[in-house]
Amino acid sequence: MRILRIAIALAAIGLAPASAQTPEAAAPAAPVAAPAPVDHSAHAAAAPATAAAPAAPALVTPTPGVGMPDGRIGLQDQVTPIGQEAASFHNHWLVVLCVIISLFVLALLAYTILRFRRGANPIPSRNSHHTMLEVVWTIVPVLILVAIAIPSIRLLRHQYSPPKADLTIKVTGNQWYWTYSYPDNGGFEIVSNMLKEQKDVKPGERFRTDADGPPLLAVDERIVIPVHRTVKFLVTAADVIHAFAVPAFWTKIDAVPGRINETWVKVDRPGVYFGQCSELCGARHGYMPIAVEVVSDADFAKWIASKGGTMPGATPPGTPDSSAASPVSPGGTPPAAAPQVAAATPAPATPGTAVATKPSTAPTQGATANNR
Ligand SMILES: [Cu+2]
Repeated sequence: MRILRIAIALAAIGLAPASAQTPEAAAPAAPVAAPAPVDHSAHAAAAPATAAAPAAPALVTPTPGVGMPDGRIGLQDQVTPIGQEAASFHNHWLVVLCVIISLFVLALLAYTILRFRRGANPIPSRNSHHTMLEVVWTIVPVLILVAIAIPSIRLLRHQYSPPKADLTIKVTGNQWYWTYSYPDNGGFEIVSNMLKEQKDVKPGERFRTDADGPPLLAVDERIVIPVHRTVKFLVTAADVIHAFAVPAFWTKIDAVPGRINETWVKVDRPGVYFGQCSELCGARHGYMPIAVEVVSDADFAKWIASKGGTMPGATPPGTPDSSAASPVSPGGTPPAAAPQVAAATPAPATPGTAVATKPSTAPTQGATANNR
């Protein structure tokens, strides 16, 4: 009897830590990324460089007219396959159709105005029906719509069937800045604020230079991604609805609190590409630009190291980071998605953004998987 009691006591001791550890084991994931938001103030000079971190690669200077507005009428040069397909559809099909239809309607109008004016046509026709004409003006617009719908649906299909992601970045919109975290690379987070002009900052503070980018678009911390790689963006928000948009990538997706939307890019040339929040989100909506720096694999690895992160191959298997590197397995298996939920939770730690995104991440992951 005593032996039985001891056995039960031992079992209870053995079980208790296990059940108590489960929430604690998940918790340390949050503090890993938590330090970053601490220096999120608009005037934070630079990244919180840890002593051991190697120096970041030199800032890439944007090319004027590339990845930014340059006064042209029309779309920015597209640097992703989806963007190129969409721009071609727009420039070589939609615009052509619009011009043909507009000229045809204009010609009909001009003909009617001249031919059937009162002076030339004193006795108006009393006709009210013309079967052939009615059939034609019903069928022709339907054919035009079909001719638009087919390439349009094909584009949507390409857009929403992304290849397997090489890298996943979580994008969080905040009033009024962006945070980007790299769950595949150790889960570090960077905070990106617009750079002010020299006249608008106090002495000693960082201000925008031409190497950073154009006014209102340059930021202190760019998202860095590798060229020719499929990068998946998981987009959400911490307070109100924002939208993550980079015109040169043909990317625009809402950042909704408590929900994770997904988009992807595969950029085919290095450079710096700018975007802006594209959902009216408050007083400083116009001052939360996005800057994406596209670099070689080697420079990307250097940049990751400079932020204290690791490349997926460099981490020992079994760590949460390496398991997060395969979230796009076909079918979106829930276990692979789970580490990203853990990485997603630090966002509410940002001051002033105590929004309850934590409980809602699990259903949204399911929704994301269903959408795929
Ligand atoms: Cu916004």
